[in-house]
Amino acid sequence: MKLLAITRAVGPALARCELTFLAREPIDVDRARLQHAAYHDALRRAGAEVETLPAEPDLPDAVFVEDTAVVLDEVAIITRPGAESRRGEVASIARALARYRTLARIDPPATLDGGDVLRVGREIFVGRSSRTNAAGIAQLAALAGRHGCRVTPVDVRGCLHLKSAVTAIDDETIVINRTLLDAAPFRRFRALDVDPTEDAAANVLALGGIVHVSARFPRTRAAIDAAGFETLALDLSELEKAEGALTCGSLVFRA
Ligand code: CIR
Repeated sequence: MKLLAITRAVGPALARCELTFLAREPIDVDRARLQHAAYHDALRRAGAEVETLPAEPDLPDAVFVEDTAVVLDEVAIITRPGAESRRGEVASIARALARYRTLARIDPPATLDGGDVLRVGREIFVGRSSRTNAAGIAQLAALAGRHGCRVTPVDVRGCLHLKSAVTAIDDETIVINRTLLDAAPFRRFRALDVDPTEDAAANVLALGGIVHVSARFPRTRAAIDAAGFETLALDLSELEKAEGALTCGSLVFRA
């Protein structure tokens, strides 16, 4: 079985992305494409095969494929993104994932963004956010429950998704910003706290023994290094202006 990363090419409309917390800034789409290519290189170096879908010229946020699906070992759950402008992204993702998994779907009125879903083994944490509603959490719990996964809702505040506030490095270790969520459900983990000056640093992508960190967050990177992990910094400045981060650019699973 190979490790597969599904991504999507950066589209020309990126600058018209959804923004919730950041002010709109000019985005250099050519530079975003170069940074995205470096992201692909990092995924490959970490051992993944990268399958890149064509850009969606009319869907500004389509590069952030993580939000469109939750891939479990047995099933791919196609989400219903919380932002209406993003709902058109799921059709092509569903087609791509159908080659590797049986599909299930989140149905209206439920909404769920993959960025709110953190899976650690058979445990799934799901953010109650502006993008993911109670019905979305309930449908995810029912679907994932059939495959032996336990779903725990987590309140998040002041950030877009649960994974803006916490991600996992391995089954025991998380990177967390406690100011953005209710940390109680994560009690059992060894927690590496983000540096207080690096608000958005909790979103790291651990793959193939390497923890990928945004180049904007050197202090949090140093803390992860000091905890004994190998890290790699990636410059994602243009995607970050669109409120994107490390995990949101790919759907990674065994296929
Ligand atoms: C949005 O607001 O939906 C996009 N501009 C950013 C999505 C980032 N997704 C993620 O971190 N999972």
